[in-house]
Amino acid sequence: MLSVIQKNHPDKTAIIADGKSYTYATLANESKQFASFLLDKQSDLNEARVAFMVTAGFDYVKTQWAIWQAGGVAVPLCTTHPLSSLTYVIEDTQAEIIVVSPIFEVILKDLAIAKNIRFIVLENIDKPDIQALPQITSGRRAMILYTSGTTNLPKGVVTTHANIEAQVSTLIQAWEYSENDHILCILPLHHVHGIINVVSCTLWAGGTVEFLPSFSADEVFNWIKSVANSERNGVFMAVPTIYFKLIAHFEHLPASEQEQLTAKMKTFRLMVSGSAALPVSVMEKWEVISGHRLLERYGMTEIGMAISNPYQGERRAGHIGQALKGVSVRLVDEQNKEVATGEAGEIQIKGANVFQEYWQKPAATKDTFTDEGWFKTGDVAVLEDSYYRILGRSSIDIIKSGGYKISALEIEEVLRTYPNVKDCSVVGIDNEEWGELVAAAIVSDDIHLDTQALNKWMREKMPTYKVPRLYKIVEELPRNAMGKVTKNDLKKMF
Ligand code: MLC
Ligand code: AMP
Repeated sequence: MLSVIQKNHPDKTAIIADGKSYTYATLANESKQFASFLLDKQSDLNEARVAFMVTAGFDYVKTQWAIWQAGGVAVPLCTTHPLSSLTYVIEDTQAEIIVVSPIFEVILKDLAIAKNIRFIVLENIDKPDIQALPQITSGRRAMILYTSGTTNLPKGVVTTHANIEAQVSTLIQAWEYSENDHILCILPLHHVHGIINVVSCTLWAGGTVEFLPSFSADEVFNWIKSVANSERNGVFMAVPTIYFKLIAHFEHLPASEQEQLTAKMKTFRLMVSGSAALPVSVMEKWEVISGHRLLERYGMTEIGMAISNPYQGERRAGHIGQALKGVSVRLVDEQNKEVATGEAGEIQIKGANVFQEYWQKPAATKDTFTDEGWFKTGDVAVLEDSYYRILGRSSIDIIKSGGYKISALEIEEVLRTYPNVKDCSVVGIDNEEWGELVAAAIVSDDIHLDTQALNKWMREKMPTYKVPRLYKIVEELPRNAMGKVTKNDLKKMF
């Protein structure tokens, strides 16, 4: 990503947020200035982790680019996570600097003081002269994003500058991003969908990224109307849940408003769906509403995007498409042997896009690669007439809800610490809107256990999207002869 900062398009609008526009020149200049502030006369941050809790918009991108230019590793923090989740990331990365927007100062200040971490509030900070910035080689670590997995605690996924450049340049070529693009960012920026596909790719191509603080169907449609009136190419990317919500909102609009919106959406260059399976029903309804056949693609925090339906050519419903250029894809059986065409197998990936390591977890890193260096995704697919189709995941403990990846084990671990919970098991229940809903079966002697109080307590412990939506108090959990909970049986109980 560093080269884009150098080859800026000075007078063009890079970012629109809070009703203000910022040019590439402003972004380049202010990020260099902030990099100098971060360096504070040192020559290089030497991969110090810089955690930042910054609202989506100009300050967010400025901070991220500054960290990179100063030689630090960017650790974006989710702006809606509870303190316990933020503390975990700050401790796990051993962050040396924390940067916050003024509104988040109160959340992290005490932690920073207690841990003696340099704490920077993005308000009234000195604007030092721009000092000589370090030369950053592309193999250096650039970013750590946290992902839930088959272990109970989230893991930090480390990508290098070279990984990010590969992820970005591959997509730009495949989906033909251009400097005329005008894209909306409503996705969280601590995940690849928002930070790579929406923000980084568009800025690399010289386009404009417009930020909304959070998702609202009404505001998305208002934005669509505003872009369709301009000379720019409208581009929209979201998770299936968002398309579901947009459709529901659209269906309640008066016919005249619907017609107007449909006409506006037809002027768009591209609309993409990903991060979870796009139900065919959603794809079909959206096509009627917008005139766009959604481009569905497949990716993961560890690899960026790997498989995509074509920009030009058939976008096949229920399928994720073909390997992107520069990404090698294979399907294998449990012995890591390639399966015959038409047979189901685990998706494995190789390429410059693939992450470097799980932060300070060498055993987990080793486990996730085969001896020949293929990354094991844990997703199972089949190749049908040159298009991959996802069949499911090899682990029932991974849940996808609203496009977020959630570990059932992580939720179980927290639930077990609640009074009167003797045991529990968490599963994902299919749901058209959310993909899956998190459901928890709880073994307790208290058959009247107040699940509302439990739910409230859970919301203080973990991000809301991880909190179970369905609870069932049971006498015992279904188990097999080995004593292992049979989660497929449990799913049927909900
Ligand atoms: C929120 N709610 C849920 C929920 N999340 N209910 C069920 N299941 C969930 N998962 C409830 C809240 O509790 C609340 O209800 C109500 O919905 C509104 O909450 P919210 O937080 O305001 O939700 P909303 O803003 O509408 O969020 C929906 C969303 C969000 C779809 C916009 O989930 C989102 O931004 N998802 C994107 C995640 C993402 O970017 N994933 C990419 C990962 S990268 P109540 O009753 O409490 O008021 C990746 C790789 C790749 O996957 O391939 O891209
Ligand atoms: P994350 O770890 O949050 O990056 O989520 C990555 C996971 O999202 C993948 O391993 C898949 O399980 C899922 N995923 C991403 N895109 C798709 C898609 N188009 N269809 C089905 N699942 C997807």
